[in-house]
Amino acid sequence: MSAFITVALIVLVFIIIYQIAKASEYTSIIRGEEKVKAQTNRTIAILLVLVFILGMYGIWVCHNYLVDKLLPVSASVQGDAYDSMFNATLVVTGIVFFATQLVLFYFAFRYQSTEKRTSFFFAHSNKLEILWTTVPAIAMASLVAIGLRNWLNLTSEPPKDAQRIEIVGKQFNWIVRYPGKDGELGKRDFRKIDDANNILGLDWTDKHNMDDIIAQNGELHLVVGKPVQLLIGSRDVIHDVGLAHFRMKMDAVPGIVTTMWFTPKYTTTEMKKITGNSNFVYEISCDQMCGKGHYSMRGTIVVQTPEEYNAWMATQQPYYAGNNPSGAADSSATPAAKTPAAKDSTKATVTMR
Ligand SMILES: [Cu+2]
Repeated sequence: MSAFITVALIVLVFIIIYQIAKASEYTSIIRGEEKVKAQTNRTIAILLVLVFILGMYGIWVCHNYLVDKLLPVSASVQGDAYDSMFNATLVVTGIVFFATQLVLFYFAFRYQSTEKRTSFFFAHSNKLEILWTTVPAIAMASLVAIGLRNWLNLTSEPPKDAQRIEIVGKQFNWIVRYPGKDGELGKRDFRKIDDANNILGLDWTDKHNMDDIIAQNGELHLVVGKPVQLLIGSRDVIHDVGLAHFRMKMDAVPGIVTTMWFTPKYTTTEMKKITGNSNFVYEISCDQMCGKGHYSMRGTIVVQTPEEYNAWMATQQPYYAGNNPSGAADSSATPAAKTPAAKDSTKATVTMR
């Protein structure tokens, strides 16, 4: 029914426009075509000025409506640089937008067609060509240079004391792995992935894997003020680690380790105060369409003080201990002895759900 009404409305609007065009055609015949043309030109020129004023007012209204719905302050030290880059881009493009629109609508009004004026024609102007090529080129190159500097910083080697945490996307959640006491993440192999006992395909012949921790609820815990480098991977398709509060994002590509590093500035508790939202949580969103459950691929980050982090870490046990039939992890035992080889080979399938 609503489809029928919509179609009927569109048809009606066309009929009305057609009738108005017809009517104006007849009036121009009665009143003299030249006179009507001059009158129409004047009306259009005035209407264009109105469009400009209304358009600018609309932008102002939208800005006021949306300004407090934007993201809260950047929660990472590096994020400030991206915010200032964003602001610089907005200022430059904003000024250009306003100036060009003003000139466009002013010219339409000021130089409306009249009988007294003939238009000035010129085929080429070197001065103008140089001006409108070099000015945008310099502006764009400067913005790109700032962007490149920030990009290189994001993907560069982090400071020595940085935490290194692995985050792996799969349809449709995130798996987070911390190096254990040895500070090293062990090797993994996609052929060893087993949804029941080895969700990341950790290679149990690598002793660095023995103490690695996979957070049970997939939460990413970070320490405030401590740089963290994320080693990003994917188990199936391309995902993207989107950390809007930290102004960070990076693709998670199967078979490749991508990285980014940043320094969290505020704990979750501090951020609750800053935003005035007692339910505030730092979110990990998947920023790459990855399948039918993409919308639900949300992770959470908890930024803590070093004491809180250590207390939380003490509650975690190595993944190996909980997922190996021979029981709790024992660093004295050889990894190979603890690995049921037969079981591994039968279950060495990549699960792509
Ligand atoms: Cu996704």
